Amino acid sequence: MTPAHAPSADGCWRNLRLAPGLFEADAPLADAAPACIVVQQARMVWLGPQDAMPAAYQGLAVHDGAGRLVTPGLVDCHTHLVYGGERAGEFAMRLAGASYEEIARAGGGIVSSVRATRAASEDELFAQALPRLQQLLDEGVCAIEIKSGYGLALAHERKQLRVARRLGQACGVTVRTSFLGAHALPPEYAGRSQDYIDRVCEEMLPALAAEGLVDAVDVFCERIAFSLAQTEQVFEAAHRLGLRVKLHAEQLSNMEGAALAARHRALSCDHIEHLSARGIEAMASAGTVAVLLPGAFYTLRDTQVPPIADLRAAGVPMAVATDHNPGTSPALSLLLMTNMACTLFRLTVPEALAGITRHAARALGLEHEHGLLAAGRPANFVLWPVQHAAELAYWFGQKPDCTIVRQGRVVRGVVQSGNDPGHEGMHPSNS
Ligand code: DI6
Ligand code: FE
Repeated sequence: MTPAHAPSADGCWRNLRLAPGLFEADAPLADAAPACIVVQQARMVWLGPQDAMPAAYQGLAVHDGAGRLVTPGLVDCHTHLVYGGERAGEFAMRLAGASYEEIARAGGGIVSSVRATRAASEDELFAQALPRLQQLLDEGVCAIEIKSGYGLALAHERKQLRVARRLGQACGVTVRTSFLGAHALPPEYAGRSQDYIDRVCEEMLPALAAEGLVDAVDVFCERIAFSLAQTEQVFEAAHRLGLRVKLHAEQLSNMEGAALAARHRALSCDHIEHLSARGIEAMASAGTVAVLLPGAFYTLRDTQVPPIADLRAAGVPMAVATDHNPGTSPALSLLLMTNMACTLFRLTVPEALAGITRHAARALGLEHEHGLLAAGRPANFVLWPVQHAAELAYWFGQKPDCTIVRQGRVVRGVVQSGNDPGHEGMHPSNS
């Protein structure tokens, strides 16, 4: 867990194949030419054909990539990773015929996770979330979004967001927090939805933002959650604090939430199974990312596929994320989500891979640091033992034996290192 003890990745990483579309080289790189990435002080400083590596780097330590494929560190741009308990009972209820909305209306669903989250201490929430995060990290995730939204009261939302920050520090991974106080109506506000939203805007969000716990603001805009007008009220409160917004939009019905979010320069609109032509057009002109969440689609046995062809035609960047949460997407593999995005939504492999790197980074406002192999960026990259990039989306249910460089350290896997390629081995412990 402590990446501080993992070996430094500084040096020349040779014998690499850079994943197409996910790098910017410093010298022209022919398809089959072996590539190298130079890392100094935990940043990538040069990438390109290894024969063209500048002489200034000749004396650095060498790490042999053994011909493996390299991608940027993966980015999971939509998760609800911090919560108490689990909801396997609801899984069984759905198998017996109950719908997600019926369970929610009967006091289960999100509200049952709220009860368990409120009952847990900060340390307990941390201990429960840590192994979940570790699963995602073991597959190459180097940046992750974590939402609040299972506390629904100031002290409990604070507890969730503090745990999210602590996880980032403990694991040496970039964590972006989203305040999702407007996720569901807490039971003590039954029948007083507007009073709750006023409290979210006037008390909870300003307090948590002042504590530095909020990187962005999200809302669940849905007929079982909050209205368009309430969503806009939360967005306006976010803007007053200088925060960017995102939206759970058109998951169960078309509320025209995406068009509203785009008008508020949203970083992303997420789920969007029922997205309208108007929503697509608004997102395209605002540069808002479409975040596809096939894990929730699959779990809910949804049949309404997001309008992929229209998003593609409009040039809306598409990201893919786990939506990890205890109700609708208890998924802990971002690679499995790429498989589902291809199989269920018909994304192409390059789209799916851009969806868990470049476009996911953009959905978090991290496009200048994450999601692309390029000089000047922090050293976050993954070496995969595969022949073709398509294998990253093709296999499912396996844990690939990858080598992970995160925040400039080799946190997983074994590489041959020395002053010459193939010299003595370096055997970092798994993170
Ligand atoms: N949409 C989702 O898929 C999750 N939240 C949301 O707004 C589900 C959250 C849950 O069921 O606990
Ligand atoms: Fe979600």
